[in-house]
Amino acid sequence: MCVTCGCSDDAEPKIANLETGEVMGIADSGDRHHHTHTLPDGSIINHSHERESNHSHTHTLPDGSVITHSHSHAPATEPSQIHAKIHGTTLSLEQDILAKNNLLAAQNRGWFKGRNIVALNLMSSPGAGKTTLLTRTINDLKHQLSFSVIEGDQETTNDAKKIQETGCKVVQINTGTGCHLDAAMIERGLEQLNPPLNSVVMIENVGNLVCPALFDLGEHLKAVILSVTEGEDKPIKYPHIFQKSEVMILTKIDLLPYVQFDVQRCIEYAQQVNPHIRIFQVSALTGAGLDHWYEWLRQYAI
Ligand SMILES: Nc1nc2c(ncn2[C@@H]2O[C@H](COP(=O)(O)OP(=O)(O)OP(=O)(O)O)[C@@H](O)[C@H]2O)c(=O)[nH]1
Ligand SMILES: [Mg+2]
Repeated sequence: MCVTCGCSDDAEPKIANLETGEVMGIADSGDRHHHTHTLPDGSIINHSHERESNHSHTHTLPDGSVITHSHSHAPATEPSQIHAKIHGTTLSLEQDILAKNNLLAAQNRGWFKGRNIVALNLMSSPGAGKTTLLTRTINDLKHQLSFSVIEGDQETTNDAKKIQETGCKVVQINTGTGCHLDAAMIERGLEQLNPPLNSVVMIENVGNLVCPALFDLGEHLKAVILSVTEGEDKPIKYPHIFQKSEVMILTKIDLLPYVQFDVQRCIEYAQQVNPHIRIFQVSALTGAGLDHWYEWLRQYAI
């Protein structure tokens, strides 16, 4: 059980590489441990090994030179368990999980920076319209920006297949019973995705208005997508995700004539919890409002 948000981590998350057809487990949650090392010259090496307390590694670099180093791992859960017993609380364990995530997120951020890649984390409740907006955005802007996508869902590769139809690179992460993506999943997803230099990586998070906001992925920006069928009070009912997001995209506005949704009030609520949030009103179906979103995205990404 993930004590941070309460989701279960019983099922091992998987990555499907749509290009190669390969499906693999994200082994960090098991007995193997994955590392990325950034060398002084900026080159990056990845390797994995069985969990153990102390061990040394030898890496052969592309230029033929060999480096050896050693490091240690405490057993995966021991410090946290000790804390939990002493304090009779899960607080320390939660801090450990988020601290580990933050460390990997910082590593991902450096990875993006070294490649001049801009990464956006798209979050919303299930079915708000993330994939529809993403496929339309990629189709409309693919001659101006180079996109690749990490898709996150509990199960299926449905969304990755839709993205693949646009012609851009995509990997699908299936979180099993997990309700959010985390930085370790993104690290593994990026290894498979191998996005080009000077490009844009779009990350579609698992549909959920709560837990994705807790986990830094190393992205540059979080965008929350809210559809007009969900009710205008969502920003004050789920304030954290709106506070953490630089952008809110209010979508499905083509449905406004058919639903009770007060756009002005929704905007006021969003600004109440986050005065700096930038708001776009769009329909991914009719294309209404997309120009403003595209103009902003182009300026942000270039
Ligand atoms: N009318 C209308 N329907 C939309 C719009 N955007 C998406 N939809 C529909 O909303 C439904 C869900 O869209 P998706 O793009 O799959 O939503 P999602 O957020 O990616 O869903 P999950 O990945 O399952 O969380 C689909 O039936 C879409 O056709 C829109 O702008 N207007
Ligand atoms: Mg989707």
